[in-house]
Amino acid sequence: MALLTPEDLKNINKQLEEADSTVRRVTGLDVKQVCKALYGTSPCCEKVGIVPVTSGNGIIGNFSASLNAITQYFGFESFVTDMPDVSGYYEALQKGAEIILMADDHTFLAHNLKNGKIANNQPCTGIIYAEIASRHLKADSNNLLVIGLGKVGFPGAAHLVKKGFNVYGYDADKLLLEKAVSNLGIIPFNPSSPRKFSTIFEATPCANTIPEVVISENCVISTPGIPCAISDELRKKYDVEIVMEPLGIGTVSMLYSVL
Ligand code: NAI
Ligand code: PYL
Ligand code: MG
Repeated sequence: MALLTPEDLKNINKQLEEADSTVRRVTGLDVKQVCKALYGTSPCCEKVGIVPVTSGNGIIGNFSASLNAITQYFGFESFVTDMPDVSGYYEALQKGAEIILMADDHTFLAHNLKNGKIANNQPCTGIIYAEIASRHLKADSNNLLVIGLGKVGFPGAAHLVKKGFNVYGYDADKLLLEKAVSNLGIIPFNPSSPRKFSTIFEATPCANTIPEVVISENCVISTPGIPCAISDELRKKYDVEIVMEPLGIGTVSMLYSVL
């Protein structure tokens, strides 16, 4: 998994506010309203315990503090445990946590201890960014392009197919593209015979993954992928709206999915 850096998480509240206003401009709803519409749930003062985890590459500076800021931004009560790992988990339970958030290098989970529901960050991130793309108010058609069909992109593409969109998909890995075509029924996108899209969902860990020829004027790109999928130059040239934020939107999607 591509790991976040403390730099990615700098000024997380500002990043959240900006992403939330972009989501509002694009969809007419803020992120919480999109989550409510998507999962049919609403928080009811659940207490979230955030447990730092030292295994593998260890603690990411700003990670737990950012989760704390994110959960509070979205209206949850939350705290970070003083201890990490198993001791931190025990501490979270003793302090009354109802939902646990914790991540190692492979899995970032939310576990609601009251109802037993569990969420994984990758599908929840794919689904919420796809849902935001699907709600583009000024989309010019039912066509949507998905670039990157991995652990985040595939569930996002599946969500769009389920919602009835004509999903065109591309992944640099031919096997993953074939899997998405045969399992989901998406239309394989061929970069050498491109067409324009007004809505794109991108989920890769690479820069410049969206070729200029597919971008239409006022296009919306909904992308959890870091770094950004297009250059600043292309963004300005086509007046592109980009929904992109390193941790919060995916996290609130996990939280609503376990309520
Ligand atoms: P993954 O490795 O499972 O999938 C990425 C896919 O992108 C791969 O299938 C790869 O073949 C494809 N790819 C790479 N370069 C490409 C290109 N130029 N054109 C088309 N396809 C290309 O990774 P995963 O877990 O799906 O994560 C994707 C991105 O999302 C990563 O940058 C990750 O850090 C980020 N992420 C962001 C979150 C957020 O809250 N903002 C949450 C979780 C992940
Ligand atoms: C959840 C993010 C989204 C993108 N990449 C994922 C990542 O960086 N995962 C690793 C998280 C490790 C957290 C560390 C800590 O500080 O508790 N164990
Ligand atoms: Mg996110």
